Formats: sequence, structure tokens, C-alpha cells
Amino acid sequence: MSTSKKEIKILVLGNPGVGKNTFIGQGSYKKFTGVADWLTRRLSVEGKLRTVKLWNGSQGGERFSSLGNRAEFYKSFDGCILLYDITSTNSFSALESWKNEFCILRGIKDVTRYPLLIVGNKLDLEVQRTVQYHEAAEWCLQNGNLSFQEISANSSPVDPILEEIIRSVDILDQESLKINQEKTCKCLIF
Ligand SMILES: Nc1nc2c(ncn2[C@@H]2O[C@H](COP(=O)(O)OP(=O)(O)OP(=O)(O)O)[C@@H](O)[C@H]2O)c(=O)[nH]1
Ligand SMILES: [Mg+2]
Repeated sequence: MSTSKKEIKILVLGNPGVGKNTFIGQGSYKKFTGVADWLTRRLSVEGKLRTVKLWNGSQGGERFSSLGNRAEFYKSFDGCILLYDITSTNSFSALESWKNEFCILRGIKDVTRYPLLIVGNKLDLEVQRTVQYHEAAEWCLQNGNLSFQEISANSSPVDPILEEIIRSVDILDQESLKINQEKTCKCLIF
């Protein structure tokens, strides 16, 4: 039985200037229209047309300034992409607090089971690199074996990253469905 969601909501978080708008804006057919807005992307994954709504975590301003509001906001997402800039050590160091904030407010107990991807952006600026690939890969390993890629959002397609997060969302959904089915079976037996 197919359990794939028709529409997947992904949050993009990271320090100012890392390239969130550039990442989200690639090939989108909707424009930002107001606070906490989103952009939609359609792409084919394993022969199926899927829709991804990409939200910029820094949009929203006052609407999500309180922790309570942010917790509500974060809960609505199926997955999260944490972006940093390979030429900015600060943006890489900030990953820890972005991840912690998201996981705590979203109520994620086991990050290894949640679709959370780390993406190092601005790969075209290799000569200005200050965050080494192995350093970021090691951090990802130590922080829940998180999936990690480097890209250049303004010069190459971000589709492979979206495809990967869609697959992770599908896996989690299938696992949840299985658990629910098992619970239902037990209820019917007892
Ligand atoms: N060289 C290079 N520049 C990039 C890349 N991605 C984004 N930029 C540039 O980096 C700057 C910031 O990009 P944005 O997409 O506005 O970053 P942001 O994370 O949305 O920034 P805030 O809105 O301030 O939080 C812009 O000048 C982009 O053109 C990239 O892959 N390579
Ligand atoms: Mg922006």
C-alpha cells in the first residue's frame, strides 16, 4: 500500500546570508507574498510526481517570535534542512543551536529517525572555504549520523537534496503506519 504524502512540508533554517532564499527559490513557481511564506516545488521521485512546500525559517518575524508560537510552527513540518555557508565558520558553528532549537521545540526525541539534512552551501566559493568537508561530515556523524551534502544553490540544482528528504519522509511515514497498524491489530485481538 502506498503511504506517500501528496504534499511534503520542509523547513529551511540557517544563519543570515547562508543562502536560504536562493535554495528555496530555485525553480519555484510561487513567490514570497508575506510573512512566513512558502514556495512550492514539484518534482518526480521514483516515477511519482511529488509536491514539496519549502518554508524559510527566518520568515515570519513577530508571528513566531515567542517559543510557544515557534513550537507550533515547527510541529507542522515533515522535515528540515539546516543550511550553512562553507565560507562562514560562524554559520557552521550555529548549526548546533539551530538543530537543538528545532529538535526541542518540535519534540524530536530521536534525531536519527527524523528527516533532518545538513547542507553546506556556496561550494562554488571553494577558494574561500573555511569549513572543511571532513569537519562537517564528522559533526554530522557525532550529531545523530545526519545526512550531509555540499552544494552551490545558485549554480546547481537542489533537486537531489529534495529527493533525499522526500525519501526520508516516506520511510518515516511507512514506519509510523506500520506501528499504527500493529496497535490496531492488538486492539482487535484483545
Ligand atoms: N557564490 C554563491 N553565492 C550564493 C550561493 N547561494 C546564495 N548566495 C548568495 O549569498 C547571498 C545570501 O543569499 P540568500 O539566499 O539571500 O541568503 P539567506 O539565507 O536567505 O539570507 P537572509 O535572508 O539574510 O537570512 C546572496 O547574495 C546570494 O546570491 C551560492 O551557492 N554561491
Ligand atoms: Mg533570506
